Order: sequence, then structure tokens, then C-alpha cells
Amino acid sequence: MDCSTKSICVIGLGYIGLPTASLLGTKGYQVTGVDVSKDIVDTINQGKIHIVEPDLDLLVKSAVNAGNLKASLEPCKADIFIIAVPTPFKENHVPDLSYVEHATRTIAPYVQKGNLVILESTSPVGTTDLVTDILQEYGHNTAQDIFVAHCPERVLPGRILIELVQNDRIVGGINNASTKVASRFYKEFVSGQVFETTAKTAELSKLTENSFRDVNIAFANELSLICDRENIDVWELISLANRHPRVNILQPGPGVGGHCIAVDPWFIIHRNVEQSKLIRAAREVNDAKPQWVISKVKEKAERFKHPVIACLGLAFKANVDDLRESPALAITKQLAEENIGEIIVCEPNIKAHKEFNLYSFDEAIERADILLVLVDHEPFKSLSAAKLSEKIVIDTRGIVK
Ligand code: SAJ
Repeated sequence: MDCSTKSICVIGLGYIGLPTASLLGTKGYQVTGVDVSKDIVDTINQGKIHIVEPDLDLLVKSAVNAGNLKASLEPCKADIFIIAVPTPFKENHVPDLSYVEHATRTIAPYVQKGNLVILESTSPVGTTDLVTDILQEYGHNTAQDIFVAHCPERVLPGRILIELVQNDRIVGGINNASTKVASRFYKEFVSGQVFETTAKTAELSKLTENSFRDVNIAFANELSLICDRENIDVWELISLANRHPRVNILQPGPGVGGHCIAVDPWFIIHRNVEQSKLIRAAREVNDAKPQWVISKVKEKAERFKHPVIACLGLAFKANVDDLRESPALAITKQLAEENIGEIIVCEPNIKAHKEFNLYSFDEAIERADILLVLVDHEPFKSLSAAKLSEKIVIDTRGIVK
């Protein structure tokens, strides 16, 4: 299969690849989106989507109906290749680059002289060089014939379509020519500024952004433990400290979830063990928080024979339906396994869960002896301490006023 001019081949149709492919499709590019899952390919070719993200359904439908977005199991020749596949970690937090390697090997036979290959996946330092080495293995002259660059995605789930266009971008090529060609491409559809640097700086920049957030959340989580001991309201403390013009502390919670912030700092640590003690400590503080929450629930549950514990929220953060790597889900599962009482769950953003019966917000509150707030979903913000005086409330998000 051959694509026409100004053609783009996007590898990986997940949370980054699909929004990117459909956005480019609506901007007039001829886009082929490639995924290893036949179900995903079929769904997209019907103009439908397999992930939840505001307005993405409309964008995909419009790009598919215009004939500018096609999904396929196989790549094709194109002017630009965008790799947007997962970069998780393996045992012991060792980065797993197998998806990037596989994606590169898949496109290598289709890459031609003058093409641009962009790695968008969040990647450890050196991954763009790895992509380059693989392309060279297939006989490509990466010093002259093709352009290779890293441009890390920076979009926030829940705001992807807005941030895809409005966020500033960092573009780093393996050489100056690659940087320039990639930067010119992003300027065609990004309204934010496009900054040019090297591939390695672009790689570390993305990891730095997420590590910054992780360290800041760890600081807030550590404060929450200190405040609990000192019997001080941590949210009042943080809001007061943040009145200082140069202080901006984030919010404590039940732990850090999602597949970015809890993962990316390990990519720095893995390559720089001796130099990254603070980043590692922050990861450990955030990873320890769910167990601390569980110990709090157990402590309170001791007063009851068989308490009803209502867990409010399963998602990894507010107002999304994404349960992957969610501390709220991990806490709820462990409480259920440990048989501390009857666990009832309310998660307004999903219809059903294979392990838990889902209760309405009102029923969960009514039945609960212990109310455990795990996610700050919008509807939960109506909770008022005055109306819950008969119950024990453990509020990990500071929303009960
Ligand atoms: N969290 C807190 N306290 C806070 C803020 C967040 O406990 O004050 C928790 C959330 O509840 C959640 C986790 O942290 O469990 C991560 O949520 P998030 O909203 O901070 O970030 P993500 O994972 O949805 O998206 C991040 C974003 N990175 C930054 O804000 C620096 C996004 O811009 C990236 O594109 C994304 O990671 C990514 O794909 O790397």
C-alpha cells in the first residue's frame, strides 16, 4: 500500500498516536495509523474509538470520513513516520524499549531517502540513537539521506486534543538538519512555540518534567504523613504555605498513578543511579503512600466488628475513567483481599467492574461506616463533613469540607 504526498505513518494508536493521527488527518495530511491490534484497526476504520478522551470520537470520525485517516496492521511508505508506542519498564524498573525497537524494525523497510522519522514515545536518554542505529542496520544513511528526531509528547489525559495543539514542543534531532526538518513539521500544526535542541536534551527534558512533578507530589505526600502525626490539616497547611510568592506545593493523595509520572523518573534513575538519589527517594515516598492509607483504614476498622468501607473512586486521577496503575484501585483490591470488612465501591466514570459491584454515590455514603475518599472526582466534592458526622471519613484528597 502506498500513501500519497504529505503522507504520514503513525505507529501505535493509543493515547498519543490516535489523537495525533486524527488531528493530522483533519489538517489535510494523508495519515495511516498502524497498530498491532486488529480490533483497534477495525474500530478506527469504522470511525470509532477504543479509548476515552473528550472530543476524540468526533475528530477520528471526521478524519476517517474525509478519507484522510486509515488504520492498518502494516505500515506503508510515507514522508513522515511518527513512533508513538509504549515505553514501560520491566522487572526492577529496567526500561522496556522492545516496543520502540519493534516499531522501528517494522517501518525500516518502508523508509526512503528524504523521509523524517520522529520518536514521540517518552524515552530514556539514548533511545533516539537506538532508533538511528536500527535504521542504519537496514542500510539507511542517517547522516545524509533521512532525518531522525525526538519530539516528546507532553499532553495531559483529559485535555489531549487541546494540549496537542497549544503546548510548546521540544524538538531534538540526531543532527542539525534533522532538528530543522522536524521543527518545521511541528510548526505546521502546533500553536505553541517549538524549541530546537539535541535528541538527548529533548529526551531528558520530558523525563525531567514528569520527575519534577513526582518529586513535588512526594513532598506533599511526605507533608501529609508529618501533618497526620502532628494533628494538622495538611491541605490548610499547603494552601497557607502556597501564599508565599515563591512556594507552589502540589497536593497529597493516595499515591501517584498513571503510566507516566510513576514510570518516567525510573528512566533517569536507571542510567544515573549515583546521581539521582532525590528522584529515587521521591518515587519511594509516592509508592509507599497506598500502604500508609491501608494502615489508616485498618486502624479505624478495629473499632468495628465488620465495618462497611465505602471506597470512593477507582481511577488514577480525577474525572477520568482510566484505572491503569491506579493507587485507588490497588488500595481497594488490597482492602478487599484482607477481609477487613465489607468493601463497597463507587466509581461514577465507569459502568461496571469485573471484581467489584459498583454502588451509586448516595448508596455508598448511606451504607458506609468508613468512607474512604480515594479520587477527587467532581461529584464527590459535594461531600460535607457536617453531614457525615456519624461516619468515619478518611479523605486522601482533601475534598471533604
Ligand atoms: N497527583 C497528585 N497530586 C497532585 C497532582 C497529581 O497526587 O498534586 C497524582 C494524580 O492523582 C495521578 C498522578 O499524580 O495519580 C499523575 O497525574 P497528573 O495529572 O499529574 O499527570 P498524568 O500522568 O495524567 O500526565 C503527566 C503530565 N505531565 C506533567 O504534568 C509534567 C502530562 O503533561 C504528560 O504528557 C504525561 O504525564 C505523559 O504522558 O508523560
